[in-house]
Amino acid sequence: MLIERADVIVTSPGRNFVTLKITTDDGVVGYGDGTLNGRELAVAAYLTDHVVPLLTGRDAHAIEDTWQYLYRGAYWRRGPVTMAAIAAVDTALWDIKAKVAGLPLYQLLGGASRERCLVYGHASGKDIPELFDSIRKHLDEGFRAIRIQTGVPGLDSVYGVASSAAASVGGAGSDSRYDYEPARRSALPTEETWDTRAYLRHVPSVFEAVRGEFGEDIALLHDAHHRLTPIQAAKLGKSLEPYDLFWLEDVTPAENQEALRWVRHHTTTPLAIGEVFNSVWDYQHLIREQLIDYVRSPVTHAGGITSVRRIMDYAAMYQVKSGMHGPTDVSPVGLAAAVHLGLALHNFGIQEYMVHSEQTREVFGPTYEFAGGGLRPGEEPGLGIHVDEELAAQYPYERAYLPVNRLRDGTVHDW
Ligand code: GCO
Ligand code: MG
Repeated sequence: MLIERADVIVTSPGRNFVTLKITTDDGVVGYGDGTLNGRELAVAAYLTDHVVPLLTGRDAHAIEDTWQYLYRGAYWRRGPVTMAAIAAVDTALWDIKAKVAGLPLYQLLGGASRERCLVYGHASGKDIPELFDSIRKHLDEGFRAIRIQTGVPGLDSVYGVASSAAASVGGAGSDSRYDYEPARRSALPTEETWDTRAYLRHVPSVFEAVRGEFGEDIALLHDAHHRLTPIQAAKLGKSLEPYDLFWLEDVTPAENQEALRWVRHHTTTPLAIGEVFNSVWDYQHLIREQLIDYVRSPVTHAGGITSVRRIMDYAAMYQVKSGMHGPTDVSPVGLAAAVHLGLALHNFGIQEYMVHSEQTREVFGPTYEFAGGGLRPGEEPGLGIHVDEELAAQYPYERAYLPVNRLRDGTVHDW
């Protein structure tokens, strides 16, 4: 079975997505997600100009060989653009293989290790009452694990915190989301102001209030979004220990793996990192030295199912679990791939689940289902994705940027 053609679909049903569609000579179609938020067209061009010409005529079943051919053959290895492009190809080929086998993809990855993948939703609020409303809404919808982000007194806005209108909704049944939609963005990145001391003073009191109101059962998570130094991160981890977090995410900038050693030696709060990583090499020391508890790489940004499974098999040797990135900028194609893989992995931990807009779901037609606080892939052969290409064509790309953060004195800071 040979690859006859490959087409790149760029669509913006509420936000931008890059999808690769591979068609075989006997008419089987597979989809893969290559969306890289804010830099989408770089992946689209990488695929169209450099990868699509290599795919035509290749054996559609040779997934590992194609992965190695694109990874080693390019000479220029790794990096988010390259690895998102390889992910799109890899995922589309797994979709095809499972369709040909007549099985839902997770069956080819070893079969189900659990009934569904536990997910966490995002609750947020500019203050405690708004946050509590948002948490209640998520609990009503069945979430059992919730990420908590709040405004910080003295700061106008904080990335990851909903605007007031969207704060009390945002769960599985809702279409109001707070992340940076193209429609809410200007031609240039928005700029926010950051104050680490104010943040560190405030966060423990938020978790104290949440535990006081909602009790011990609910799994709570928090994302520090790379903003802290190792010693600040250690301080935050220690101060959150009484509130028994499921994880503390991205405490320090991702480039320096050594930083996590400092954090680890000071706190027993579990650590998650890696949404901006793109290969197993980014985790080499973190996993072997057991400096983290959860791997954040999603299928979309780390070279596809083939390479995320490789990362997770390595992680399994050290009791490190998966916690795949699942914001709305990972498309339903990428989320479907993550849920199939997560269902099969023995060392699955949790899956992030930000619900896509109605528009997005109409374009991609995902068949995974949320129930009982978890996601389960559909049972049809393949990934369980039905792209409506005519509808996709009605949503042209809109340039969109993630925000930029500055300290009070104007210095650019991690956001
Ligand atoms: C998360 C993330 C996202 C990212 C976004 C970047 O944990 O979900 O940090 O909010 O910032 O996906 O594109
Ligand atoms: Mg994050």
